[in-house]
Amino acid sequence: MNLFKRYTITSALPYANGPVHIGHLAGVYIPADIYARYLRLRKKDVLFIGGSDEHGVPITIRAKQEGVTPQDVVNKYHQLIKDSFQRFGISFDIYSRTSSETHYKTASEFFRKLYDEGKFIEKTTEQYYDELANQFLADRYITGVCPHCGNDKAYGDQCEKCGTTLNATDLINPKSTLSGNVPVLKATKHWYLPLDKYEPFLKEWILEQHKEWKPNVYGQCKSWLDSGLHARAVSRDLDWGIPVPIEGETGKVLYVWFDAPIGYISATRELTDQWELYWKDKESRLIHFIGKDNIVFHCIIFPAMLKAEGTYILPDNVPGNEFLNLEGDKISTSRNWAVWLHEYLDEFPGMEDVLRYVLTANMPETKDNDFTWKDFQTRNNSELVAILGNFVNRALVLTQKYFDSKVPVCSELNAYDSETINQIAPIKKLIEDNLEQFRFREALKELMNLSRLGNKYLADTEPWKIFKDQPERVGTILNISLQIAANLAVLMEPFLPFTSAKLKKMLLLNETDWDNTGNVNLLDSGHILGTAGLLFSKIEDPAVEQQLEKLRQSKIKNQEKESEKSIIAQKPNVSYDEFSKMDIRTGTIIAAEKVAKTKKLFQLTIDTGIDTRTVVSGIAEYFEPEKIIGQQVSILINLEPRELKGITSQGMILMATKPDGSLVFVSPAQKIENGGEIK
Ligand code: B3M
Ligand code: ZN
Repeated sequence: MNLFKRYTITSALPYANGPVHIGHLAGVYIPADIYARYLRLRKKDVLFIGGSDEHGVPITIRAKQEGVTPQDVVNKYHQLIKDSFQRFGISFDIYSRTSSETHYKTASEFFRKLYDEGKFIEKTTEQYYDELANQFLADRYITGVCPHCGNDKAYGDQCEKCGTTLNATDLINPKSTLSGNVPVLKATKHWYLPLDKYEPFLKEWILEQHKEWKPNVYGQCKSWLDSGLHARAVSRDLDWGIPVPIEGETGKVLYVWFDAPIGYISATRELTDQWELYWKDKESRLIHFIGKDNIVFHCIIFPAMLKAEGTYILPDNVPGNEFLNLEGDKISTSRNWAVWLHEYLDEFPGMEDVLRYVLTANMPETKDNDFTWKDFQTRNNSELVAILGNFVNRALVLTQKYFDSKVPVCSELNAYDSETINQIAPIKKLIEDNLEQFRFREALKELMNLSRLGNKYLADTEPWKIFKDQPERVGTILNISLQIAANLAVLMEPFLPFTSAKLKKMLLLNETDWDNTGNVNLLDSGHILGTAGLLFSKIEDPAVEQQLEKLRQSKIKNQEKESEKSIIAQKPNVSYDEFSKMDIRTGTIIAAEKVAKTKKLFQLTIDTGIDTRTVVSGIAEYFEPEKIIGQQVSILINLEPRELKGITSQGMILMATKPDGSLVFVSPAQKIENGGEIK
């Protein structure tokens, strides 16, 4: 790690179209923050860059949903996101936004340079245009029937039902979501970055020179490169974004994925006059922390842009994470299936580190992972409280009790003492090695192993039992324990910064660098400690239950929303002839009983006016048999008889479906004779 003079660490710029949730944190911001804090502790020159992504369709869609302007949306969420990151201890050197003046300037200059140097291709293509709304339609503004699965709510870029990537022109019966109108194809000019030209360079740079990238990242890059790159538009017809900096070109803006990564550069530029050192000097190490959905943009498109521009360094690593799920389900903003950071901070005050800990322990580094509230509780109670907190508290309280809060002298060491002490440096080394390789879960495990070491040492040596007879021995034990606690105080800082600060205060530990740890010389004997207190407290069941209840409420609301939407599309036409073949009559239920060993079936006896017959009907979930006797119904009497559970069913009762799937009888508005024809 000493090859580099300085570090430029970026974390994906969240869209300012909603608050930040645990998926964002576990995927991007916590790992980036741990890494940045670690490097700072090692006295490296680090800039940790963040900011809000305020352009693109996600913003304009949200504005429409909330009935406000895009500017209102970004103002609101930028502030909310920025504040919650700060409260959560994400230690950005700057948290900027892509609406900043510096960013407009930087992104426009970048585009203009490539344009002037002929690095773009200019192409005119046909794209969907909404003549009522008077605008070209971004992919997300077009819905239609998916040609693969028939889903009638597929978007112009993707069918969310079957997962297929689509072009807007693939959709059957396309509709503009702006006006509901059928869009027309209209010619429009755009600028394209010819990615195919950069393919040989990208192949060499990633596939040959960066074999050390995480397998999930490397693998995705490889499959993109193997399937061949194509020119990609870097402009859009939209009225929200940075105007394309070409005279006379109105109504066109930079594609959000063109301007957003330049946002990292703009933010650095806002922060320091020295920004070019962090972006252009070969001895600077650029690292992008991102989630897996951003891999292609950071590993292929942005590097191609940087290469085309020519004066910038390229990322040395792109530690992309997989996704975090919540209670077994995909996190979703629209379904409100998430744990929102700002809500967590309000509901669990002073417990920032617990969430940091649990999200690091479950970080989706190599595969998708799950967050559950039960696990949150268990990890707090049986790891943070029972191991780390318990150990530190015992060491401090015993010292307070026996030695008046003065660090006792360490006298003669026995074999067990030495064995314990000798494990400190190797554990620290493992924490380092794992951090250097972006293995945050493993690094955290090692940190906990250091707590376990201390906890076990105290449990095994039982100083509280021997103080009377061997006060000097107890002094040694507590000295060693306090040294371990002091090591923990420093080494935990990247992971648990709030707890680290608390513990340093309890120990009254002087400024100690990372490089000075790994030994038992952090506290001099005679050093006076501060007041002992609890680092963590137990989380009881009701707190967890309350969170689960919140999620249950989201589920219920979603189901309601879903069922409101569940009007089924019209089926293909039938001829009058086909219809007139059906003989539907009025009838009355005269007996009803549940069919044994089934959940849904009733055996009904129906007076059809013509005869009395048996019908097996799947309505048992919605009615009690005795309550439907005498109910007038509509019955299809010439349906082929069928055997169901050994009973011959002669006909079918017509039922109407409610949005929630439950059923009601279809019967004449007035009671009439049985056998009346329905036509
Ligand atoms: N805003 C996408 C996202 O939030 C995008 C990242 C930009 S990073 C330059 O997933
Ligand atoms: Zn589909």
